Amino acid sequence: SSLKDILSKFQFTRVLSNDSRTKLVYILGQVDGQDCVVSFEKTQYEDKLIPALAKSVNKDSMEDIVENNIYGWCMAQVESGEADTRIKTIFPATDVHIAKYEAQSRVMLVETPELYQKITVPYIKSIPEKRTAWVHNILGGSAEADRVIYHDRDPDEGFVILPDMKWDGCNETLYWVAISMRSDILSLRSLTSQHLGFLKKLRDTSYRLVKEKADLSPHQLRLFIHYQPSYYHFHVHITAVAFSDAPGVVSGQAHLLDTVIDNIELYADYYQRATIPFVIGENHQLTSKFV
Ligand code: M7G
Repeated sequence: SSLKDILSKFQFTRVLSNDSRTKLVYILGQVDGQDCVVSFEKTQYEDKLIPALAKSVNKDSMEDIVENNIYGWCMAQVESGEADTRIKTIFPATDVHIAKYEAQSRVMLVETPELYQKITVPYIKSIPEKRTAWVHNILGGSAEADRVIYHDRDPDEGFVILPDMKWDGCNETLYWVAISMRSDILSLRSLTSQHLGFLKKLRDTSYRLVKEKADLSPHQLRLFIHYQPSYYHFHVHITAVAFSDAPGVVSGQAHLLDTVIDNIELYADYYQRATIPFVIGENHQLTSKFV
């Protein structure tokens, strides 16, 4: 279904999470009898609108006006004529999506190589293949093709670089993603010295493209890999250092690409032997299996 159809048919069920700081709300509802997750995010004011903000206030909409000496404040509607809300839909949404976006506490789990084999590998194998359909659509050119920044089709060491779903388009909050052509690198755990050439090529290409397209130098970038990822098809997050409160940059989740490369250079099988702590939602399927 198209985005327009989904939004007009959406029947509200409940709020999954509502973050007052990021002005981001996730809601669950139904569309044609199936679950649908929609997020609404109030966007930042665009630079070009700022000079005219005071003039753009609809004076009739002003309410809760308080005036005290030199201070004044109110609530009002700003009529900039520009889109001011970013909307994302997941339809049909699975229970995994609902659990992911539901407000929840996070827990720290510790994965030894044995627990990886015993718990995580069976969990990864149980994930239906269609969960990464979006990745294969990008790699095959059937989705987001007009947004792809770079595509090296080499079946072994190739990758695609494109804007991440989390990117709002500003350089200060740059968020791109590089996705491997190979499907057999599941995560950090699969990386060995055999992948060093690939990882270095991916890093250098990312540096070059971000410089070209967004004028950010390598010193302004944070390249990292999530463990655990949501999608077990290898990819690297390319973000601006300035985006310090980007979702998922926390310790217990983000592993810096430079450190990963260094670890593998020192010990070829580092990620097969390492014990890796990770932070994950308490509702996540893995949590009940680990604790
Ligand atoms: P992850 O570390 O597996 O999971 O990263 P996370 O979502 O918990 O961070 C997957 C990355 O791919 C995230 O940064 C997502 O925002 C991004 N992503 C997910 N989907 C479904 C899409 C998509 O359809 N298109 C694009 N461009 N990015 C996506």
